[in-house]
Amino acid sequence: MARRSSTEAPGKAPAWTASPTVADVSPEDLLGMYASMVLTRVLDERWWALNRQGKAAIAVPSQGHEATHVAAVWAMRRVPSAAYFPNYRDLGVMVALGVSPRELLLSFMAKAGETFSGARQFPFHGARPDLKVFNLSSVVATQLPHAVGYALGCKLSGDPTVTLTLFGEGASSQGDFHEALNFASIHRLSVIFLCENNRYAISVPQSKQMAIESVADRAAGYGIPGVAVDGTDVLKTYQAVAEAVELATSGGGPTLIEAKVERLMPHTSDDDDKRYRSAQELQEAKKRDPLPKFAAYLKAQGLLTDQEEQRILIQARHEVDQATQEAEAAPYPDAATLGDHVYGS
Ligand SMILES: Cc1ncc(C[n+]2csc(CCOP(=O)(O)OP(=O)(O)O)c2C)c(N)n1
Ligand SMILES: [Mg+2]
Repeated sequence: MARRSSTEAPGKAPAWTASPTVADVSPEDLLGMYASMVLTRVLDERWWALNRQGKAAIAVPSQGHEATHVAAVWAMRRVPSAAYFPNYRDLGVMVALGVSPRELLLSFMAKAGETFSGARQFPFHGARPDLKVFNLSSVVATQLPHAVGYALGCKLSGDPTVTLTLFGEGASSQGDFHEALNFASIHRLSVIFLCENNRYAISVPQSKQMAIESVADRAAGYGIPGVAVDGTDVLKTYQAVAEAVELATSGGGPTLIEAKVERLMPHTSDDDDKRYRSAQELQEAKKRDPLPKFAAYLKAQGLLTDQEEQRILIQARHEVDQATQEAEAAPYPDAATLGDHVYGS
């Protein structure tokens, strides 16, 4: 199997001759993924605390989704060029793409220098063309046709970029989802649809969204592969996305992946999930927390010690503390710049 060493620049494609497996992932990359997941969790907890202190207008927790975020970005690194149309819950995608804690803290607190929208929008809504992250918005499912349009543009111009879009299972009930999959499959576009199924669209359970068990089954209606994976398992998710990347790069068109995840927190800081899910249900969900699960795997493989686990956590907390101080000290955008990038002159 081809193997990408962690010393290679991200984005350098290995020469594959067979279908990818998790054996392609080096121990350094496994530890890198774990560190990214820990940093995402620490950032997420800080974001929530800042909201409760009145310093962040809204928090959108990603706890329970981290394995899917990190595994997906790592698998996309296998191609020289990848584009992203993520969802609002995808903090781990930003971390894995290298968006710094400082940039994210500026974003949570809508301070001057925010890098996605100049602090005009929700946290990390907007775009980062330098990272090929586009059109992040809260308007559910709009990222899917955007991703498909981008992938069509790539096909027409001979650009080998593979496009990944992430969305919730609730988004898969929107017309945008169906139009996007239909168009992408007809034109065999190099786009990967990654559904983060956390079984809730705010308070609406999956059973009130669709009459099927698995979002992946919807792929059959479009003649593309549909794969369901445990999205709390880094390695299984990595494998599913890597195979979809392989299919896309070999001209095989799109894949729909359903990553079954858990939403371990309320929908947002404006939601009270106690009104629609029981403490017992949440307790069960916490058993699938991807962080302890991946740490236990790494320890069983002899790749992580208790000491190293502690060091990674302390390092993440240190980085996030530092970034918080910097963001707290930063000014809000100058009111005189209110119309910048909004109206042409
Ligand atoms: C077009 C549109 N309809 C409704 C909403 C309100 N809304 C915001 S998030 C959300 C739930 C989406 O659920 P899902 O796609 O499962 O993603 P999750 O939040 O669970 O990650 C809804 C209905 C919206 N933002 N946009
Ligand atoms: Mg959902």
